Order: sequence, then C-alpha cells, then structure tokens
Amino acid sequence: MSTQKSFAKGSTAPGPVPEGTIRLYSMRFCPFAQRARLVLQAKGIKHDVVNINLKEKPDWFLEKNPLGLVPTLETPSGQVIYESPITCEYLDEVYPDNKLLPSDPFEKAQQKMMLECYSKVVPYFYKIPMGKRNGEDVSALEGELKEKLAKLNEHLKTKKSNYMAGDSITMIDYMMWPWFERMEGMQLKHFLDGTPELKKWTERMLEDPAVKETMHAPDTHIGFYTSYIAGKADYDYGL
Ligand code: GSH
Repeated sequence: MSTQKSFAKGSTAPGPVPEGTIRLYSMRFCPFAQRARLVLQAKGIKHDVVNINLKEKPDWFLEKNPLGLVPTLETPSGQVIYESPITCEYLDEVYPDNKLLPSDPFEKAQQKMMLECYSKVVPYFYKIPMGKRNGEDVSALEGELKEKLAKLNEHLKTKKSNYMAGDSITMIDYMMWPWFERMEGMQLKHFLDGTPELKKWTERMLEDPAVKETMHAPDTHIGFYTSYIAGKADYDYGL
C-alpha cells in the first residue's frame, strides 16, 4: 500500500525510474489506478508509486501524460503508458509470471468484451450517490443498476465458477473489483442482497492478497469522498 503523500504543482519531480522497476503514477483513491495497483501486486512486480494531486497537477506530470490521468506507468527508459486496461495488459505482457489474461485469443476477447460491458455499469456507482445527495429521484437509475448486477449474478450462476472467468482470479476480476470495494462507503451495498452469487464473489475477492494489500476500509473511502464532494479533495486522507 502506498503511503506516500501526493505531489502537487510546484513540486520537484521524482528522480528517474530505477532500472529493473516500473513506476506507477497514481492517486490513492482512484479506482482506475487501483486496477494497476492490483495487477502490480498480484504479479509481484517491483515498482514504485508516485501519488499525484489531481486538482493541482505538477507540470512535470502533465509533460509525461498530457491527459493528466492516473494510472500512468513509466519505465526506466522513459516509456509512458496510460489508460487502465492498457496499463494492466502491458504489465501482464511484459512480466510473464502469474499471467492474468488468458493466452487463448477467444478467451482473451471474452474478457475484453466483459470489460466493455462493465464500463457501462461504472457510471451508476457515481450517478446514484450524487443524485441522492442532490435530492433527485434516482429510482430509475437504481432499477438499471439492479438489472446490470443481476446480469453479472446470472453470469456467475450459469458459469458455476468462483470468479468471473473461471475458478481462479484473472484480469477481469481485478478490473471490476475497485467499484465493488466502494459500495459500502457509497451506501450501495444493499444492491448485492438480490444477487447472492455476486455477493459471494465479493467475499472471495476480499480474501485475495492483492485486494487486501490495495484496499481501503469503507470509513477511509467515506472520508476521502466527503472531502471530494466538498470540493476540497484530500488526496492524502488518512496518512
Ligand atoms: N479512462 C481512464 C482509465 O481507465 O485509466 C480513466 C482514469 C481516470 O479518470 N482517472 C481519474 C483522473 O486521473 C482519477 S480516478 N482524473 C484526473 C482528471 O480528470 O483530470
């Protein structure tokens, strides 16, 4: 778990990436960056983490990734890779131990199709709590989220598997996990009451060493989220 305080505008850039390691530019509460942190942990890749203050980004970070997004990877030779699914696939290819993506092209395509589908679920994890806070009627959104989670539940049930793509944890599980970790803090956990297989999957995920290593407790998520919606995101919350 990274305990390093975030670098903000005006900070001195960290030194070069040491040979034999890779660097992750991250933000401690970013679910997309957590995808890369999970893959780094699961594969036991030697790395360092540089946390970025995303409200006041250092110029040197924007020079590396003009989109200014985390996760961003940097290699010792200065190659820069960003977009969470791309960073994770890159790590899986470059570090061949503990492969997370299947080598079979069809199975790999299936994981990517699932991820594409899942990317349409992600916005609900934000829209529902935000809508509620603004006093909006979110019942339609809640119904849609229920439907989408029911499909994931059905997938696990039909497949009769412990994880999304079989009986061991693979890339797709790590790509989906970060938003499930946040459900309790976002007061969305009751959505799992109607999806028992999916609930069991979350319980299994909580036992995974990479998940344990990268996760925050619900209260810590709440603390950061509260600062974020107040417009004063505390990227170093809890340090
Ligand atoms: N599509 C990107 C990915 O999958 O990596 C999304 C990454 C993303 O949105 N990261 C957020 C970020 O860097 C933090 S959770 N925000 C900074 C900004 O929008 O300026």
